[in-house]
Amino acid sequence: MNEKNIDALLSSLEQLAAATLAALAAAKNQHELQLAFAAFLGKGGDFTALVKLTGTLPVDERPRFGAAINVAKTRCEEFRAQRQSELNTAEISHKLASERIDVTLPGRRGFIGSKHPITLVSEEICEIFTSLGFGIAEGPEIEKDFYNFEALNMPKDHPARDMQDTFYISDEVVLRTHTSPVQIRTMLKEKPPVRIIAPGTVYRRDSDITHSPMFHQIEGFLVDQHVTFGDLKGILHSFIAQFFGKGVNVRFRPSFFPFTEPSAEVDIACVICGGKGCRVCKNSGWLEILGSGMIDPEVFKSVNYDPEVYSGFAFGMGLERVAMLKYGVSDLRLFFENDQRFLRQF
Ligand code: 2NM
Repeated sequence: MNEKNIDALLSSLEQLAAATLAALAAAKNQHELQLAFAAFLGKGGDFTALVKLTGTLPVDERPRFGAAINVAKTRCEEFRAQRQSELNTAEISHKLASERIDVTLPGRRGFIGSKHPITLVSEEICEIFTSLGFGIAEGPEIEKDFYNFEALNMPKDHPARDMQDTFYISDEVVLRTHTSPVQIRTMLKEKPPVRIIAPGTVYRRDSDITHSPMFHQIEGFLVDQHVTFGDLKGILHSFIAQFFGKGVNVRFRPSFFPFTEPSAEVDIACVICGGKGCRVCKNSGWLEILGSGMIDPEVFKSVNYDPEVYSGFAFGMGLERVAMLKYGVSDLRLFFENDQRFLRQF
């Protein structure tokens, strides 16, 4: 191979260094600087090409050329660093000059949540019954068949179970269909007198516009000696007057539950039409809000209470239904969709 003249290579190097410095000086922003640097000093850049020519020089001249390359390269790299810091400063000054921050603007408000309407009615009802001397008890939502059905006078294969079909975890374990198992657990733990209300989530195999497979209930009961149906009426009248307002008409209507005898459905005069008849009360003038009755002796037997000594009453209501009537909500599904436009109204 032809040996190159070192003077020619040194002069190419000088020209290249000058071109590199000029390109770096001409870059108007960080991006252009980056491109210029890559063109000359990057992997496929002109400097790299020139370095490869070192091998064409006579061996004793190579160190001199190598040293010259290093000097040129260092100068270019130092200049690049200087330009980078200049451009940085310029960009920051430009930002500071053009950006206006209005420190008098009000801050962004944090989001303040609110209680769900079902929580609100549950708390209100608990408060009313607490003021009447009732305690509050809770229990598991996954419940043994015994507590949910058997102890409540609903033996296996009894037709009353059809109305409370549920989700089975196994043959003996279910999602509770009501909070009555809390009453059973309370009676198994405590001797009369007892008076408890049990709020909570319950489940049934039911799903249409007026039924959700998961909903909420409050049930209550009272057991002592000499408890009568009159006591039941007194307590429920007092509750209804406090919750729906004094002077609301109430009626007790015979009904059936496996766990109470006698049983009664409790209606109030329609809160929408005042009893004249409308779409909500299906023109009857009445709204059903509670189920109730005197606890069946069979229930007392399964918790070892002597039915000859004790008597008691029990009642239950669905919170979604009560909340719909209280707040004038027309669609059950609104309670479960968690749409802020609905929830923030409470
Ligand atoms: C209702 C209606 C009637 C009820 C009965 C009992 C228990 F456990 F004491 F026997 N708890 N809840 C009951 C009675 C519930 O809800 C519509």
